[in-house]
Amino acid sequence: MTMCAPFLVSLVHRSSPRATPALARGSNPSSISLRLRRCAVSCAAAISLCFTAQASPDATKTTSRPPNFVIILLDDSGWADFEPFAKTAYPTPNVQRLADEGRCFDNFYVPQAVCSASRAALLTGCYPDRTRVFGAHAPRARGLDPKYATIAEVLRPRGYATAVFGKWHVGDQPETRPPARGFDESCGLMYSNDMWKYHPENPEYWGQWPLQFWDNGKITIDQVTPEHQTQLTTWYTEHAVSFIHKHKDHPFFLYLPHSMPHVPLFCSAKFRGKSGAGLYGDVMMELDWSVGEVLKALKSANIEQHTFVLLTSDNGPWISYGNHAGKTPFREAKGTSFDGGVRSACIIKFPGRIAPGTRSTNAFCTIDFLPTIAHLAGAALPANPVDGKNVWDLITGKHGARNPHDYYPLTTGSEFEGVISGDGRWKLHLPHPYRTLVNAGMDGKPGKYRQESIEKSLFDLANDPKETRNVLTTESSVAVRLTTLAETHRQRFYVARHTSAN
Ligand SMILES: [Ca+2]
Repeated sequence: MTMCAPFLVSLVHRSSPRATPALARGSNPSSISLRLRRCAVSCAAAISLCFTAQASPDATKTTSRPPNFVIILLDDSGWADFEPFAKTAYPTPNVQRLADEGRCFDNFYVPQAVCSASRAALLTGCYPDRTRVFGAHAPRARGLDPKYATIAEVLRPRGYATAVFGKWHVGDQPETRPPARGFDESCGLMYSNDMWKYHPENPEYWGQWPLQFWDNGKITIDQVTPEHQTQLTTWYTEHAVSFIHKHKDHPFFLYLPHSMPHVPLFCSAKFRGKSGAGLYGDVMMELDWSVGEVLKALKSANIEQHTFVLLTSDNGPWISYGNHAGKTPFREAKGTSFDGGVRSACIIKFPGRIAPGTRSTNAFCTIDFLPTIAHLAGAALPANPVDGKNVWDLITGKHGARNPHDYYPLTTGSEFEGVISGDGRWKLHLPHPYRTLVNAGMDGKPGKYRQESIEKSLFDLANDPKETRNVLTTESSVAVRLTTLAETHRQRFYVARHTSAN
């Protein structure tokens, strides 16, 4: 046993992304580096019994190779936009099928209800408070500091092929684009699809920068047009399906962050007018089709049993867009730390590992995916601090499993606004302003918000999920506990960082 692990570690180190400039430039997966990494994973499978330093029991329980991971991330889709979570005005049979074959999570959270912050947290397992990726980054933003490893960078040393097809939005500079952040293959937009010259409110500002389509580190469309936007969901899906078939014999990580249903809404002719529920319904039907194509590809490649599939949204609906926004049953929406913003629908399918057709009220957060995925893959955690924790037992519903977090912090922009208890039962809002809808817009034009403020408040999410009754005084022991956790968090991530080199 003592001889095997150093051999593998040696291979892994030689093939790490930071040691392979060719991959950092976005070379194709037939590169020497990928072959080396596949050699590493083959060796890992062959000597899995002696690979105890990093591999977990789950990584080798049912298969000799690490599992594949597919993360499908929707943009601004509401908690109630899918049939398994709510009755919708349009059909989502493929998402329903994913739920029938997997497990729905009713209390799943993102740490901030805005694009860049939410995505950086998913990819790194770190609080936005740590990475300082807050809000939605504009074009030419450096984005996520490369010192925080992504899931792709965690998995590559285990021999994974990696790809992202869709909206990146955690940096569009050379050192922060997908090819530099652990992805062998990539295509899509570097930021939101409304950051262009047709922006409904600030076309001159957003028109300063072209909305470009990138393919493996190169710009292939310099000015994305409305016609191009109608093809985004199709293009991302086609790339995803092709990637699955190309890598069916080796472990892979496929990250599919759709641009839709973020405004401006577009869908292809295949679905335009087909839902009978307006353009938003058409777009959701096309996204549902995309989910179906991914599931179909996994099945036809005969790798369903080896694949973990996750579907969720980066934040709640952008309700000022009215009939072009999704729906949430919870208070407020995108851009707030109320549950309408930070609670996302979540479905995970992993045949043989997660009971099909089940629901869970166990709470967890996007930051937990990196350590959970690393656990399942038998991959080492990154050298940088990671805030998320392995919640695999919580996901599978293992008897007696408890959320390992005391709390999850919530932010809007760079403002620390409160905490949710790790078990998801309680939310403490610190005093903060927030936006609330005055009137909804229509057909692509936004309505208006006004600013409100909330006093320090405690909500019992289990009995009051719409955050209507402040129980700060009646549940004083909970309030004291969460206040102490929140104050410690503030000192650590906001006060200390301004008073020390750390
Ligand atoms: Ca978003």
